Amino acid sequence: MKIIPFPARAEWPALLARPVQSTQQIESIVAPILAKVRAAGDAALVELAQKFDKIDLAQQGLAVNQTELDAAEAQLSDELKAAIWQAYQNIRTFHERQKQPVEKIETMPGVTCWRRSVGIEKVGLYIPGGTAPLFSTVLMLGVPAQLAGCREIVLCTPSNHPAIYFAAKLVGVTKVFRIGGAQAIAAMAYGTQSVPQVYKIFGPGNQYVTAAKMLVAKEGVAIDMPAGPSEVAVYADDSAVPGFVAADLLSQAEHGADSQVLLVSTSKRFVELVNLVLQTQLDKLSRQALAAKALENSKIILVESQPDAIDLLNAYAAEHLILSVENAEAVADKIINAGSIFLGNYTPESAGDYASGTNHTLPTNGFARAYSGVSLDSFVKKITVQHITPEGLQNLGPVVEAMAEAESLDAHKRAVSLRLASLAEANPA
Ligand code: HSO
Ligand code: ZN
Repeated sequence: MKIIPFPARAEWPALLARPVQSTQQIESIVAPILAKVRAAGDAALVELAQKFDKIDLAQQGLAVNQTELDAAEAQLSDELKAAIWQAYQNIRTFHERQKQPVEKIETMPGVTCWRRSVGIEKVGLYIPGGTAPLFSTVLMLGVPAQLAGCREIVLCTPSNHPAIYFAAKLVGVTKVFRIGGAQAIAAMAYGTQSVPQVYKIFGPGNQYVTAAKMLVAKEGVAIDMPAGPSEVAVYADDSAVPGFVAADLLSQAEHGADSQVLLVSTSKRFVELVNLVLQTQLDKLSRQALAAKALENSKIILVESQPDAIDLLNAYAAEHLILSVENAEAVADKIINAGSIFLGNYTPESAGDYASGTNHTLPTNGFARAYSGVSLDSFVKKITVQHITPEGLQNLGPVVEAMAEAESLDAHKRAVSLRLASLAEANPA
């Protein structure tokens, strides 16, 4: 990886900028696909699968039936099943605690307000096909959907990997469809004869899938977040182990040629060591070509001091941030922009990617400045409720009357005044 020694602060924005992706051309390809699915439903899905993927969905069926889902388990090793089960438990345990008890709050005597969380009735999960069958993402999206009490959980995936089906059963996915690409997003956004329409769509995908999500979002379907290429920033000092850091960088780089990895350090000696180990480890990877390409666009930045490192990391707002430094927890407290933080030498990003319990669907592309990763909250809406007693209205009414009058909204004022007058009449002083 290219080492950039001690850049001036003025150079940071250019160094930390993500590659800009022109979405216009992709949107012009995706928009007609969306329109087609909207107009012709299942028939369009069959036609597009034939055209793009050369598969006959009319024959296979759009939906994956229960027998196929049940058969998946037998195709997995006991070891993998046990691992998926443990990951499921950990993710469940962590997300379960995100449930907030309803608390009734008396803001003034007789004025009570509270907030109830309600699961989004119908949600759609997208799991891409391709070289890595992301069944871990089924857990990351499915567990909070299940805990939130979403009634319909639709899963679209062009992959028929048994672990995806097994995980889907575990999290209580209600319907699975063999649909991939932008057309899967369209199917869930608009609904077809077979695919139920959902209110929110989650999950990763290529540029076409992402463009489709952005387009349906403009039409009022909620989406988890705008997704860009995956990224990790590692901040390491001499207490870090070069081999560990190299492995962490590569674990993100192997996701795709467009992955972003960044190493920040105050130690020139350390980053040179990492660079050496990186090459040896890279040579042994099955996805070597992808990872090598990602590393070409990645950087090692040397900084003068820890405060500089912290400022730089906050400016970058990484999706994943690994702090392999002596005082990792104290540094973490100073991080204000990041999707998820990993502390110390024995906390690889892979742990969070699969099984520690936190969610791996996180904000990329600098969105960590304003967005959080997926959590239970992403699958619920919060409805506020209030109740005011006659005494409460006597306390609060004059406040509302004064404000409504000042906003020149007479009917608002009257809604209170009429009630106060009726109370006065019923109980003359
Ligand atoms: N690192 C990815 C998640 C993932 N890793 C899935 C392995 N499988 C999200 O940024
Ligand atoms: Zn990963």
